[in-house]
Amino acid sequence: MAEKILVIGSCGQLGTELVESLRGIYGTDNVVASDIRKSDDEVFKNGPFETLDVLDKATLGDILNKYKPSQIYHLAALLSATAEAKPKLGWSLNMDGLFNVLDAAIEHKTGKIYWPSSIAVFGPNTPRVNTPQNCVMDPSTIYGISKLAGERYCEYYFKKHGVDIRSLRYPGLIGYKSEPGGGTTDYAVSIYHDALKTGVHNCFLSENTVLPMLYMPDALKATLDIMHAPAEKVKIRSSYNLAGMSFSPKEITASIQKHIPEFKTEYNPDSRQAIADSWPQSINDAEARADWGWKNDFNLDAMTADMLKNLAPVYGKQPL
Ligand code: AKB
Repeated sequence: MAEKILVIGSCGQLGTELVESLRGIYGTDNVVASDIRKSDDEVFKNGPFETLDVLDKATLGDILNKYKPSQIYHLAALLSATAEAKPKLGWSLNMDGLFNVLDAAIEHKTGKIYWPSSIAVFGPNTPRVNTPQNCVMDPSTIYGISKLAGERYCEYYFKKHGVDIRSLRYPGLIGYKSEPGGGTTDYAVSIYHDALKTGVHNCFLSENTVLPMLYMPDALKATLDIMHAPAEKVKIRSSYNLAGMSFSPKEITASIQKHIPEFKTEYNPDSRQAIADSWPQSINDAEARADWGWKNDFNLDAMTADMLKNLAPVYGKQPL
């Protein structure tokens, strides 16, 4: 039987690109995009779209009855900075949304579920460098607490109910096709836009704040690879550590300056600095590499070259 896929929270930074990739693999009509609001992005102009608030169980049930998806990608969540500003909504969307999807997966016998976790599951007492899969996890944000609790629920539903759930702890994701919203790592996307638009970036983190990051093509590859891996290779059913690169605002600035020498970053740290300071600087993803063959392709300079090449025309510039 052909695969039918439902993407919940499809209009965010990852969903927008994931829907495009999934439609390339499975065919436009077999990938149903859904979100609380439809975005204007080209990718949503063709193919099925359903308006869905994942907290609305009845509508979720109707959509599952209508399409009978064999896979669900459940991406709807409030990210770190937004969840700090709206903690009650952050908790309820991130937790109740996951429960609704997991319970619906049991009821509707959905084959596979994808749910993203984050480096936000780690906290101030976690080893900050080369953070291992298993270590102290004491998240200090609502987002991180919800992701850690979600990971425990995912493993519980796998063990107790046999739900085939797969998950990755994403670092900051950087891409040129869609914009992030409400995260602490978002500066690493807007810095490229500012480099081309105004030549100056006002950074909300301090210059030496190192965080783990991943370029979107690598994030898409990891997501599809773990979903396509044979079930017995997916040995961790909470969530896998995943690494690409680590850098500070100063280092990404220097990488951009190799193409745009006059580019400048100014530093005005805000409340997101405390969030960043509680997260790891680099991640050890040995388990993902060993279990299902994960390997990243992009480092900082390769990503910078690709970001600037693709964004330059958007700002009326010759490809750099
Ligand atoms: C955020 O900054 O909140 C996210 C994340 C690291 O999960 N990008």
